[in-house]
Amino acid sequence: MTTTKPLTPQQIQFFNEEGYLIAPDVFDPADLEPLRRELAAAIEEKVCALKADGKLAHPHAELDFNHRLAAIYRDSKDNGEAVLRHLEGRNSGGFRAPEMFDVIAHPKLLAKVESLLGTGEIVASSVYRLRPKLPNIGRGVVPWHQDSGYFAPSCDEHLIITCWVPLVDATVENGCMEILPRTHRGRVVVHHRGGNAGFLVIKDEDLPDDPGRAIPAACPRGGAVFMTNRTPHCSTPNHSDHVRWSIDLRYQSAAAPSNVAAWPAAINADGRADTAFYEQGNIACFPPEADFLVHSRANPDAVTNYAEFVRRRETYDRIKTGFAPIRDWPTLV
Ligand SMILES: O=C(O)CCC(=O)C(=O)O
Repeated sequence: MTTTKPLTPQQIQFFNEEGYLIAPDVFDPADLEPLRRELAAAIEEKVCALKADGKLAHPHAELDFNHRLAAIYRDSKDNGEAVLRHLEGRNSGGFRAPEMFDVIAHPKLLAKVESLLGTGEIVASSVYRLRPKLPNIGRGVVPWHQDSGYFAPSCDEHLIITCWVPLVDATVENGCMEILPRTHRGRVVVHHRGGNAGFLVIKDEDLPDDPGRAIPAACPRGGAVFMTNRTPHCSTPNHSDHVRWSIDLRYQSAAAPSNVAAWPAAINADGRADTAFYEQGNIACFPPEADFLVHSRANPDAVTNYAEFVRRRETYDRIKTGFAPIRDWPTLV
């Protein structure tokens, strides 16, 4: 039975020293069931559309959530990619559904985040992703990086906690993450553009430690892996027969830079907002997507509800240009 209790002092100390923590019992598996069901329904929706268009002959309806998308992809890469695009959402991995929001704002998770951030005023960082890692498909393999490689340098010294939440047991076989422990107090090292599947990558020689010292971050369903934004991590191929479903969520103190207060007065036909917006918006760690207040002890009424979350995310989706480059990393040669 899991609870809304904070992490123990030992867990907090481990996180601070190692730069990560694997907590096996954040959620009851039943807490994640609504999201798994919603994802299964979204797959079904796209499968029906592909079938109606005459593109898909075998819907694999007999298979469970863990296996179905893998079989669809095996039959046809085009159909598999179409389902992935349907799930991952436009512009980003930001799959939007009340069931997703309920996990992001789950009191059991936020209690743990609060104990790591040391504050009850918590902003859910704009960057959250759904990652269906398919068996033996290269695109889910994420090269070495620090999450700060994706964020504005002005946020390097702030703590942004990644909570990596598997929706199936994450194992070495199905491609869990690898983490380089005790390296999170150093600077943000050089990243290169053009890593696998367009991800940023830290070359082995630029890592703050020997990659041979990485630990596999296996984590059961119901658990979560917590990391700092400067903890180097990567993820490995899925050699199993099923999809390694996971979501990664990020949280920061409301005192850290965010775009919670930044709102465009108007958006023109080119998808640009007013200049004042970009000036405000660029204080966020990841300006192109909307941050939102997810927990407040001081002012609980100010916490973002689902309707407001959707409104914020959709408004930011409509803004296509005008953000300053986040970081000027070199390209791999
Ligand atoms: O889910 C994965 O395989 C990688 C996740 C990751 O790199 C991240 O959350 O920053």
